[in-house]
Amino acid sequence: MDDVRVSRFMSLVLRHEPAKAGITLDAKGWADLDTLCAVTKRRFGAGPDDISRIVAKSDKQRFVIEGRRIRANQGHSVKVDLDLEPAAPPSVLYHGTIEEVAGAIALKGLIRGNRHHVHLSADIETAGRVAHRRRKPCMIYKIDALAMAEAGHVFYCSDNDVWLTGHVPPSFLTVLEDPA
Ligand code: HQG
Repeated sequence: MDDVRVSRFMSLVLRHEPAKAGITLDAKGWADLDTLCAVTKRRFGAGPDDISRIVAKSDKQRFVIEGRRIRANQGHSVKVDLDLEPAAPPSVLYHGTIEEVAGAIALKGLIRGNRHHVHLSADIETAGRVAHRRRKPCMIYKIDALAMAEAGHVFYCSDNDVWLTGHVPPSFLTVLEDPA
């Protein structure tokens, strides 16, 4: 069984398109674990033990299981309330992306598009990994999170340590050399 394929499918249905798997998310993003497992069993041969393993081993702790329910820790485009509390960010955060969006970012800053938030990393290595998963020329940005917080921007930290905020205006961004 290809764990990465199953994990990608779980990200898709728990963040973006639950209807694709015939599951529903409650207001806080939780899905019934047994219903999800029935679908993954049928599609990939991945039953409850496989799903538990994939959740436990997820490099970024993308999912959390509580009792008989499961949800994604962040990254949603469907409307869910993860009950995140505003948090003071580290003074610097990072964002890795592909070079082809650099022009748009220079104009508008980092925008959340159809997701709830812009996703930021606490360290440059993680930002590099996010950028390079798309196998195209990459950019790494440094974000002056301290100045943003002082200017009143609100930050949240997801349960898997991804930093979130609504918008990063261009004035808080510096382009770094791609370390990879
Ligand atoms: C781009 C990973 C054009 C931005 C990570 C990125 C994260 C712009 C994409 C999670 C733009 C989505 C999400 C602008 C931003 N014009 N494109 N003005 N501003 N973008 O939602 O970095 O492996 O912040 O550069 O760990 O993709 O999927 O997300 O390419 O948690 O589990 O719009 O994905 O986790 O930006 O990362 P986001 P992301 P997974």
